[in-house]
Amino acid sequence: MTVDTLTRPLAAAPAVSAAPHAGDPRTDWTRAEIAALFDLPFAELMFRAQTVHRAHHAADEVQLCTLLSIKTGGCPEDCGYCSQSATADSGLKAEKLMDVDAVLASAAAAKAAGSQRFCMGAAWRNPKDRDMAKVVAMVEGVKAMGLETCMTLGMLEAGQARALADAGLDYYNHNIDTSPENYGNVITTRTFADRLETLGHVRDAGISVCCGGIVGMGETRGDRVGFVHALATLPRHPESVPVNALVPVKGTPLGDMLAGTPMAKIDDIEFVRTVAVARIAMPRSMVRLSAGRESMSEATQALCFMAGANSIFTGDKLLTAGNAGDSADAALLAKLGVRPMTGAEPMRAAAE
Ligand code: SAM
Ligand code: DTB
Ligand code: SF4
Repeated sequence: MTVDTLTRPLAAAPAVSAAPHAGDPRTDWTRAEIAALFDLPFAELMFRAQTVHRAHHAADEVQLCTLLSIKTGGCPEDCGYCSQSATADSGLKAEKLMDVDAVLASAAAAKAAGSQRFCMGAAWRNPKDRDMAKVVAMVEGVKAMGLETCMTLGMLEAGQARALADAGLDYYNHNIDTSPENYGNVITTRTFADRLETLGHVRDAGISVCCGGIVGMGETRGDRVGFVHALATLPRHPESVPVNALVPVKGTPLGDMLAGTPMAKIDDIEFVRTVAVARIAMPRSMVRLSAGRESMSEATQALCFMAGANSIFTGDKLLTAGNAGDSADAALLAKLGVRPMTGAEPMRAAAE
């Protein structure tokens, strides 16, 4: 059986690849094909995900990334899940953009703890031009330490993306978050099309794309199908695909709406299915097990790694929410016989 055969769902007709180069992953998935993958018996889905994973990635490696909130709270956007939205009543205090030196000190600590990538996040709708010099200095400084650099600052104009690329930014995180049709139920202050526009500017500037979303927001299976389908049919797959499990925060519309309901936590098996389908549909991308690991059992995380997740955020904190923590992660990775990744990601290695 070839890998190409394995990336096709059982129920779907043989597909014709629309990829521009022979060997490039498919970007012509139909929604029916993605839905058929979700519907597979669990063992069959896991087998296919494992087989695809092993054809493109080292099965015993997980990439370690560290997050830092460089500008916390007071965000003008109304994302229903987010503690940092000014419309949320989460008790989070709004802060100013951090100083460059403090960011670099935090990056140095992340490197010393074994992290490969340093991801800096700002609670902005978009960066203002007056912020750019500081943000550029942060990228240059972190890059000079030999860390990979990633930023997530909200929407970017084409010129801002070019400035970040010139500073040496490796990745830009900008999530589509959910299916196109569910987007308006989660966020009203910007559109799905706005998200795609920024992703285009990031690609055009030559920065690698980190794009994923959240499961467990009360969305339907159809929304999870639409979410993976939207990612896997982008003109080029994102190099990194973060799959977050909603961290329900008190005072946010989604945290409050789901509290005390059966939907308050995504079903573990459904979460693993989402990871597996993302792995099969985007074979070369890094699939990052992101927010929500703190409340995930070791067994569920192990299933996620077997389903093809190969990247995590380490440390005690994400941006504002708690994370599993370095000692818990070290113990889990040792138990599973997994090593921190040191080499380049497959999609970047292929492009270089
Ligand atoms: N402001 C920037 C933006 O939205 O593009 C960057 C920061 S934002 C916090 C980055 C991503 O974190 C969001 O797109 C969302 O997918 C994820 N996220 C935020 N709050 C979360 C939560 N409570 N649970 C799970 N994921 C969350
Ligand atoms: C992503 O998809 N997940 C990370 C990263 N990109 C920036 C952020 C998770 C945030 C979780 C909630 C918090 O810490 O506030
Ligand atoms: Fe602002 Fe980003 Fe939070 Fe949305 S997810 S409210 S844009 S910080």
